[in-house]
Amino acid sequence: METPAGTQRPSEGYLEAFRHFATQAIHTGQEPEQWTSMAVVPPISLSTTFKQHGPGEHAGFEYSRSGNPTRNCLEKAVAALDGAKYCLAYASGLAATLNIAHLLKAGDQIICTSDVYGGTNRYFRRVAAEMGLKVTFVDCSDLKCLEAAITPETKLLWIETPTNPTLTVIDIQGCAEIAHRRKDIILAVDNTFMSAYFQRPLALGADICMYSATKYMNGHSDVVMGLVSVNCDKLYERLKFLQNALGAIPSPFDCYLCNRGLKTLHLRMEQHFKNALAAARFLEADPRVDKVIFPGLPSHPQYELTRRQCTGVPGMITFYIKGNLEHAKTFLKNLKVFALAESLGGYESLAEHPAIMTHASVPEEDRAALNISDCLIRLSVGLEDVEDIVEDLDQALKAAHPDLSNHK
Ligand code: P1T
Repeated sequence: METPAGTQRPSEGYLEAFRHFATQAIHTGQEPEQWTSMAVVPPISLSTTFKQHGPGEHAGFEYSRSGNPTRNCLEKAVAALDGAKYCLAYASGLAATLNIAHLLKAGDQIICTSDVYGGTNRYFRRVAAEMGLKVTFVDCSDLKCLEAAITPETKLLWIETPTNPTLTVIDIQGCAEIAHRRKDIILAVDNTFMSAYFQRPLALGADICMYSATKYMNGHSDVVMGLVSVNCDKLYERLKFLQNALGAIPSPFDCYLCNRGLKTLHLRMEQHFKNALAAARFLEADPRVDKVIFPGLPSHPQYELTRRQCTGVPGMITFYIKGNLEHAKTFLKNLKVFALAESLGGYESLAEHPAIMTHASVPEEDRAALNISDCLIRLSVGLEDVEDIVEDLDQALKAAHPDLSNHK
């Protein structure tokens, strides 16, 4: 269908949107017929246990850690959105990562891309490595580097794309090709930033698509949760076993909220993209800003890859403010629409300082190598009116750089 001039979606030129996405988000797994009451909206099933007709004879549920009706609705909806056969939900994004790491055994090697969420870095380095897994960090946006890091012990390749916080985009298909030259390497993609709406890692060759659903998938900053989608039966069976055996499952109420959040994922992501594009263009043209990283701008080094691999770009912008730590702090303290807070992907705009906040657990020398400097600021652009978002950035930049603000 043709769009009227001037109203083009910013996703023009990107991979075509996934068909029937909104219908699946709204209906898959939500069938009223599954409830005796025919409830159109899935009920929150709080019972921890389910009556059996005879020992071992049950109606699909036994004990709420092993399976819960509300969680089931959510898992089915997410599987559909990821183009997957299965999905499993966890108590947090990191709990999902932990479950995936439990697919490995002592002596196995994890190759993790060098720029990942600070908590993922901390888990691999300070927990998984101490339990006998070998962990190697390499820049997986350089496929030659990745190839060179693979050893006979490599069993898991972990990428995040775009990366947190420097928004490097990694070629999922390229990584899958390298991983799958061997039958025993699992490629896991942390799809938190893109959400199921903008990127489908499984269709690009990944074995596991993982989310911190705390972010865009839930989208309302009121749930901490993880999600994992897979197609392979064997992988699912092992992960399903681990979900129950490790026990890091989300509450039925959180499942209800996240399931509800999914119903507007397509609308939210389109608006995040529009608002972030306007904010990124404003920042890129501003003399008080040294550099903007936004995969939706042609200046991004992997802009073309992003358009080939994704259907759009989320509300995440990383930029370097001119000056030093004091300028960054003044900017952050003066924001009014943006809240100075960790996390991302909610309807509200957030700003943070990765070196002091989300990535403080990354060793200082690694932060320096990744350019996570004192001047680096990460924005999660929300769904407020775009004029208010841009005005807020402008007034906070003015507070940080009164001397450079005469042109305004
Ligand atoms: O917070 P939790 O739900 O456990 O998810 C961890 C996680 C995993 N992967 C990515 C890409 C993430 O961004 C996160 C959490 N990130 C933040 C809290 C943050 O502010 O970056």
